[in-house]
Amino acid sequence: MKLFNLDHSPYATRVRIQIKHGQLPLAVEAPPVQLRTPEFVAQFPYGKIPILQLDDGSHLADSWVIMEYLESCFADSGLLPADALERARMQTLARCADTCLGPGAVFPMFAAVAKRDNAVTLVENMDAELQRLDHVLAGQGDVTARSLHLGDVALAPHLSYLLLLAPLFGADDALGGYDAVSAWWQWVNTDAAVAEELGVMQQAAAAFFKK
Ligand SMILES: N[C@@H](CCC(=O)N[C@@H](CS)C(=O)NCC(=O)O)C(=O)O
Repeated sequence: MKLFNLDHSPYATRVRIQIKHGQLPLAVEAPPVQLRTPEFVAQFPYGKIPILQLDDGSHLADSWVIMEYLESCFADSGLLPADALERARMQTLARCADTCLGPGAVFPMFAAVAKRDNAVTLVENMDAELQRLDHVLAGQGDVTARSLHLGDVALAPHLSYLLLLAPLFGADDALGGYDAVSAWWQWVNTDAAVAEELGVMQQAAAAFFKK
């Protein structure tokens, strides 16, 4: 199996964290054709990175689908809790990333990097999403008492992107006052695979912004 990856992609970064965390035997490569070209869509109809190429040459798209599949293939990688409630909490963090923090805060800022306009609204929206996430995490109890799961792995790259972007819009201390998010963020970064792959993503993203 092979992962088609771009280092600056928060979605691909999730899967790279999973691969590193579980030491999964997968090649990680740049896509063979350029993203956002007709050639890419012809080969990969979902049109997005990451893509998992299976040994029979077929492909799976979407980071969450890929991560669940990899967890099924390599059951010992340990990122899926056995307990039903813990799984629901894991899903909640992944949903927070994909349906709230991403579309509500990260991607609007990403889209505005070149112009740097609309900062007040962007920061207000960011605060609304961070407040939501803070309540969610506070309701899940002491994170340090549990193991890392796929929900953490899905959320960490989105929050990392937000912390890279927020200062560009005047929010230097984006997590100030969000105690549960701050505690979770500190804790998730103690995982070596998380810290290492977020570093790779941040470096690639910084270079990407300078383009
Ligand atoms: N839901 C998808 C989103 C993937 C995604 O949006 N990837 C971006 C790179 S960060 C992409 O390929 N964008 C190309 C495009 O939208 O044209 C997932 O979880 O994998």
